[in-house]
Amino acid sequence: SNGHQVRHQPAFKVDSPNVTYTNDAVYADYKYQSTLVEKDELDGSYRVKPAETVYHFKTDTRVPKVGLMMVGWGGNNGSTLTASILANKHNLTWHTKRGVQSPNYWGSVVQASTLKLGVDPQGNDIYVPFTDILPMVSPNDLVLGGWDISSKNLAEAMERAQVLEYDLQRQVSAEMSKLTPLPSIYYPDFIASNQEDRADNLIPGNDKQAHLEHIKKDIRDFKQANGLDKIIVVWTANTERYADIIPGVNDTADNILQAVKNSHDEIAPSSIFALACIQEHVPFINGSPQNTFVPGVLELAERERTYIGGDDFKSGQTKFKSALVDFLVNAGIKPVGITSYNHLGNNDGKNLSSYKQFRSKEISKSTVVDDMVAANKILYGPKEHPDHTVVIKYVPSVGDSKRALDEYECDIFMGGRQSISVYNVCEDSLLASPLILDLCIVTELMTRIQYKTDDMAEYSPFHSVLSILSYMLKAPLVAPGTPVVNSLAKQRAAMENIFRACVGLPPNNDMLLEHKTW
Ligand code: NAI
Ligand code: DG6
Repeated sequence: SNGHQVRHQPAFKVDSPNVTYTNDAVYADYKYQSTLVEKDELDGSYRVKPAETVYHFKTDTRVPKVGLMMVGWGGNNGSTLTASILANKHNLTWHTKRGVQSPNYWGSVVQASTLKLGVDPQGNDIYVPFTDILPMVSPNDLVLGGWDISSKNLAEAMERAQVLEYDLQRQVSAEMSKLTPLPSIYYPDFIASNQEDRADNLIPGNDKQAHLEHIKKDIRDFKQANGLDKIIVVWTANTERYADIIPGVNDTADNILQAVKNSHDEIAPSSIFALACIQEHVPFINGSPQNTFVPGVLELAERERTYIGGDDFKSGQTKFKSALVDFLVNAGIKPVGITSYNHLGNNDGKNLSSYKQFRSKEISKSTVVDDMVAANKILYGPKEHPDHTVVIKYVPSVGDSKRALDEYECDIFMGGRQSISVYNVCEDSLLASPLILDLCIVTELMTRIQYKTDDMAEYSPFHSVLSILSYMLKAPLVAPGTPVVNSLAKQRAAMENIFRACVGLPPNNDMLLEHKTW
């Protein structure tokens, strides 16, 4: 540590024999209740047993000085987030045709949503800011940095993005112009050829091992230059094509490390960044859809016990879908066809106009209803799945303002049909940027939480794959062999209830028994 950690006065204190506060940590003994189900092979009936496991949680409550390094810092998301943090930090206001606007963090679940702490003696619900559940780093305190293959400074990048109002751009421009992305790795085959004209800020050479070492040094240098305790790296660079999984190349940790030494063609820039972070024990989150976490990268993260998370920010259309389909299926209504059109005119849309990069996005956008469909065998047969079509078109004139049109075709009661049509218009980067914050802040918090069960001698960090980040991600990466949860409500409840458990509180449920009994 660089000794920057700040001791936070907790926003509330839990009064329980199972919870202990020290100067630096909160300890909670927590009974995790679950339900074990076994199928009787003879008659097919279920035998169900309530189960209980005791977890001991230890959360370091000192908030460190954190650096957020973005890969693709000069893109629409990176420049929008940077300008927005400056606006919040300096409490700037700016004029729009609708009046004077002040800064906020709306769209960040951590910064702008609340959670129910409990009920007061009169039976009223008491809500607190999500960020009060445990001490978390404030976005305004993040030190920002990163890489881009484009050399434009952040003021130029913000102007190129055409996302924020001019009167705001004007006020942050001088400070932004002092921020310049570090040169990055460019293997042209992985992103669309139409990106070539912005690739003027490159780490020279074709030696992938040298590139890996270069990125590792960038991380160490940034940490030292800014006196940071911790760094989180988020990939918000272009969507890459999928890498082929080749036995002997990227299928195991040792093979991929060797393949990097051999500068093998199939190692993507994003995988080099992931490997660099893993070796530096810096959490790495992938905000794009490609398979950065090939099996070899995943195995190395587990072996090094360092955190990874992904894939692909879940911002608009997919977030809506993962709420709507969950609602429909749980209402006993059967979606039989989901047709999703998108058109957008930013650089992301330009890159996705190339087939291989579109294909990565098509995959991440298409998997989001699988678990909900599989959960309802009344509506769906064993191999049945709704038709699910994803179209993305590049229409430069709409800029960052993405149009998403969805049709949900459903079978309802007695052979009837329900067609639901959704039309979503929104600046893409204003939805995605707050997710980068949530991913960074929740990941940082997870680096301070440890657990122990009664059969463990020592506290341990959580599993390397941070599936707790699923709410912010379209195709959540999970630990091998564990289920993927796409339902937005379940994803949020998981975050909320795990953090409640860390302060010894039971999961929130909506039984409201106190209001339903005499
Ligand atoms: P963008 O195209 O404006 O920004 C990407 C930046 O990455 C560009 O400045 C580009 O020069 C840079 N870049 C490309 N390859 C690089 C490399 N190897 N190293 C460093 N920099 C590199 O795109 P935008 O809108 O900021 O989105 C970023 C990513 O996030 C895209 O992959 C997009 O698909 C994904 N995403 C965006 C969402 C949104 O709503 N904006 C939602 C979900 C995912
Ligand atoms: C058009 O689909 C381009 C994409 O990059 C999306 O804008 C982005 O992935 C957001 O997708 P969604 O489905 O979360 O709104």
